[in-house]
Amino acid sequence: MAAIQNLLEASSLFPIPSGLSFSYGTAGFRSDASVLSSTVFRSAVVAALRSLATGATVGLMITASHNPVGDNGVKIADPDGGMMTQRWEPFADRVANAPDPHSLVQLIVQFAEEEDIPLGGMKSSEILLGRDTRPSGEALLEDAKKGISAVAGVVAVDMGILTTPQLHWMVRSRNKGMKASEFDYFSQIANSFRCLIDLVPKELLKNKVEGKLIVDGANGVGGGKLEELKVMLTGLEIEIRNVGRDGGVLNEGVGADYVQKEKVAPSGFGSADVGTRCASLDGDADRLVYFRVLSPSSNTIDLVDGDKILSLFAVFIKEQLSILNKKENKDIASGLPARLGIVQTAYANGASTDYLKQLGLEVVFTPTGVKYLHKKASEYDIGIYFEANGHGTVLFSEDFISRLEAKQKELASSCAGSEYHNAALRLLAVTQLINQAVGDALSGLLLVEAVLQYFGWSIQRWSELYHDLPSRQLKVKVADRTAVVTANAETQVVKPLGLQAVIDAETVKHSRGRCFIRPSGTEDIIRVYAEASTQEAADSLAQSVVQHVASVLGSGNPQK
Ligand code: G16
Repeated sequence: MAAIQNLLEASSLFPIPSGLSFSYGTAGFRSDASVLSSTVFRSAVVAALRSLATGATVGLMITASHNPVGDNGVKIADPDGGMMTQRWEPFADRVANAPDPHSLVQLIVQFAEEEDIPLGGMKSSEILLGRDTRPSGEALLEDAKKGISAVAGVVAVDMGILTTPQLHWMVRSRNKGMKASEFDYFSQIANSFRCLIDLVPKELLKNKVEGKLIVDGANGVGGGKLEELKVMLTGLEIEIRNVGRDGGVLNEGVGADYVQKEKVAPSGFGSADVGTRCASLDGDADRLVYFRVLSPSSNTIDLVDGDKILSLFAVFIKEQLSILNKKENKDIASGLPARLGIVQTAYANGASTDYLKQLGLEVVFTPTGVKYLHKKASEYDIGIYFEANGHGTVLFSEDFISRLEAKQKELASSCAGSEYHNAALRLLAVTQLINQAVGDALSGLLLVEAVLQYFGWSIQRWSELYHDLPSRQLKVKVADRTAVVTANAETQVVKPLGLQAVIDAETVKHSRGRCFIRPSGTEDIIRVYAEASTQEAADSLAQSVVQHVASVLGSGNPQK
């Protein structure tokens, strides 16, 4: 059959590198860019099959996000804009590692039969392609196009250089029959931001948050995109640094991952910035953290991480819901009941979880990786999820959005301009502003800014919502990271046997001690997280566990 022959011929041009094995990991395939050609080609074939299987638009993004500039990667966005269904990950792994074109094609034909995918049929579907600013991205994107054209009935639409969340947003919008260009993305988030600012209660305008926001673009795609968005914004002064045009290297001494893990200011920030509200994006702008420079000489910052962004959003949304559900609200026949859920990972600072629970919120945990958090958050009417590293968003169920829209209409006719009506309008604006497909630094940043203006809070006031327990993150290079297997949302080591008992024995030595290890899903390392009542104790706990991991798994030096 011509379709099979076509696939066979195209894949013979992409031999897999010898001695390497690829795994879909936390966020797609990632590796040194020089070995990724066949993986990207084959991932594009998987994306094309996914599109044929669902009859919908699918996305493919070339990025290695927070990883070094020499790395690259590829991930697939499902028709709803979220990560590719986990059910297909084992297939993607087998495709990436099939030793030769014949076994690859055999695998695909068999899978297509099992999943009832019309190989070579008349069905037509499309894949939206995007890439970040990595120099290797251009060639890899061409490899992806070849993978897509090797599958009959599927066309590639090159959306150009994008942030990862922009591509996910476009896929979701396209499949909902909505406008899905980059301009539409910018317009939607700029308009809903404006709407939230216009809804700041008049009496609070006197508390207007003063001063500009300075944003570190990680020398990646986000800085340039924020420059484009900035011209569409009113009511917010932004200065953008590290946009990647002045010789700075992507993610090197800059970016959200660096700032959050090292707890220092990124390069390009100094004494003139002390006290100013600053934010940092990561390499593909799907993560966001805030910070305030405390002392440039000791390079100390007050880090306002994903946990605090989550807490800010939770306080805001909870307040809008309680306005709508006020007992004395005679203007509405019934309130707007909503099940609000918070999703965190083991990396969440213990103080943040305590704070959220004290607010009376339901808090649940999943393993690391937005694909897990997103799925859990979608079980609620409103699910707020964030990883401490700044990756997260707020999800609203379709059912809640339609109830909210109906309530807004009802209030518009009975009490337009009342606090109830404004609360409904604010929540509706949030559903438009915050990316419903995936964590998004740009839309997250605008929601943070709108909420700070609503409360009239400085970054310092925000940061004082609760005080983080001191923590330390280290990593250990090991021969085989898959030797570590964890359970209970990564809080317990199941393999190697006995290692958890050693971690427990170290942990109990410290007041408020908490420690866990997990294999990274994006790098060849084991990560170690420790928390305790003092910084010295957190450091010492992390160091001792690093030593144990190194001796059990036969490794090199602990690294920061
Ligand atoms: C990716 C995922 C994140 C996750 C991170 C963990 O981040 O998208 O949800 O927190 O990996 O990385 P690791 O497994 O190495 O600890 P990103 O920003 O690189 O896409």
